[in-house]
Amino acid sequence: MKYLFYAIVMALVSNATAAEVMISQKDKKFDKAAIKIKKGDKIVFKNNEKDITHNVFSLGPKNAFELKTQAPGTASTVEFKEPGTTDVECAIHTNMKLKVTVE
Ligand SMILES: [Cu+2]
Repeated sequence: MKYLFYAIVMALVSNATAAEVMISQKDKKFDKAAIKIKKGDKIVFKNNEKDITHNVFSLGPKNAFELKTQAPGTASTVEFKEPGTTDVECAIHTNMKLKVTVE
């Protein structure tokens, strides 16, 4: 019982240290060109367009992901588990670029 309590406390503590950062997509741009986060942090990719769909993905090989078609007003959360740098782009709008560095 004592150990269960300890495990719960540790889970809460480790959860509290992981941050969640919002990256907005507006006017076919990310609101930042680069972002530095810590291992285990999450980025919430929010499509803040009125009527433009995005398809955000990372070039990897670290932290590879693809959000698939993202409708206006929707958001998707990605956890970054591997230290290193990855470029994030939009498959539809090739000028959209974001560099994510995970420490
Ligand atoms: Cu796009």
